[in-house]
Amino acid sequence: MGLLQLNQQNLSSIASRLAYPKYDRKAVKAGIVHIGVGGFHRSHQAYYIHQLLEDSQNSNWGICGIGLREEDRTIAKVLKEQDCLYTLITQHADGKDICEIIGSIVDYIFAKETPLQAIDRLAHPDTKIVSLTITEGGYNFNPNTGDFDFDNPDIQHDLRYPNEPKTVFGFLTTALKKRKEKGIPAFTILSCDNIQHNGDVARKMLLSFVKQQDQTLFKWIKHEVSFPNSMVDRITPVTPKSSVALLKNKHQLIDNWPIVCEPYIQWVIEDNFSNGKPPLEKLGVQFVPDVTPYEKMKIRLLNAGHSVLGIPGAVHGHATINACMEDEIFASFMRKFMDNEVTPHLGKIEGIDLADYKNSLEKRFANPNIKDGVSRICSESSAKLPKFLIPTIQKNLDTGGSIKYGIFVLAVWSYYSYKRVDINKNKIEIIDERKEELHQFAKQYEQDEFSFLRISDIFGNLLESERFLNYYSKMTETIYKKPDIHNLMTLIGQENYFVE
Ligand code: CS2
Repeated sequence: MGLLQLNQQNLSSIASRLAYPKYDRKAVKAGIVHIGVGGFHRSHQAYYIHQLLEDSQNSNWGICGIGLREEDRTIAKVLKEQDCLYTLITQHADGKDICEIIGSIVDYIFAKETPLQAIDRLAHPDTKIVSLTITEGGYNFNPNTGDFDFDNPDIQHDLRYPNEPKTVFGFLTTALKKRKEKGIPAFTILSCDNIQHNGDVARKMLLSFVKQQDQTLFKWIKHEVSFPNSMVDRITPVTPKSSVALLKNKHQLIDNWPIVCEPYIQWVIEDNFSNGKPPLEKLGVQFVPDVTPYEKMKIRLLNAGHSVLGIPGAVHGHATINACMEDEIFASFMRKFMDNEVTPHLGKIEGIDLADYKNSLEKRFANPNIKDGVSRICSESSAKLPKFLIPTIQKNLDTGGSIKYGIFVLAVWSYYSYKRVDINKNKIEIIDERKEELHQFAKQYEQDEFSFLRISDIFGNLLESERFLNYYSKMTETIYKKPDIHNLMTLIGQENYFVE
């Protein structure tokens, strides 16, 4: 058995080695165009669709991927070489790895190089849904005011040159305009990013952009395009090099970008589609009238829980989330954050037992076979924390609830942004579009202990709360003296830490 490159032609030979798509991929039409084909899309939505395509009745629901950014060049190249096939490796806690070849992405357009091809595909009558994973930062809004950021030079460019767009807003607008002109029904825009009310946000941002460009189109989009909110979930670490090696050594397969993920998968979608939807309910996807409670629960417990472990974990010197969970002090701190600061504001959620949900999160985070790097979790914290964590702190300030666990994360984040080293003086590689700005503000600490909090679009009005500042001041004072994360976590966990 020789080494085989993963591609369509080799699929039948690979079939004896691994699970593979049994459907006729050539007969699959791309009813979904997905913008932002990253690891998460490939472990989650593309996996659901892959299962759906096993039934030939669903062959109108394949996926065409689109990459808008320079960073998408590599995935464009890999997918082209592999006829858009890739291996999904599901990593179980007991060490078992399940490998399957996924075939639901049937085409990929690198729009950076061929924008017109991408526009035509978006405008094609076969395209019924345009789904997005463009990250929390991709929606181009000011996190504090929630308003669309017209100062972004790429947005200015797109307003001026609608036929050579660079941003998602430019592409969607031009494609929708074509559809309107040709009498083709509008597509649904389905956001799959970790933002509460992601569909409403996508709608607000797109409409703000279109309004500047074309009033008639604005009205048409407002009435014709639906933007369902959705809650998506599957932990998908950055693919380690060892996965490429595993496929090569164990299965004699060359796949230059496989995806690894946990076994857990969930998708809850608001049932609001303007141009039809795939029968995903057959695979356990929940179509519900209101996603709000589910998305709030997931973002404030799972995503915030990740940051509560990840940022202090980076400073303490833990490399992965499972290493944080093996550390009793971290695990108990995170649970107290979830129980004392988040849970009181979640209310009752239909069909969910919150204690079970939190227990399952602990198990998922602790999966030793996943090795989700804290660097991934800490990446783009400037876009994540205003969505994941700060709303919880704000709510507790309003209600007089506990705030100390959440504030600790912000205090450590200031130290992390300023010093950029862990407690052993090892350099921390920060991945954040705003890392220089974060550093500039944080490093004023000696002159102004609240300097970091003055990035107003991130921290909002936290500076106005004396109660908040008292905690923050006490915590940063301790950390900057000696960043002993364990000690401070233990102190904060005690009932009598800082009597107000
Ligand atoms: C993570 C998410 O990026 C993060 O900080 O919390 O990517 C998380 O793993 C996914 O949302 C899980 O569904």
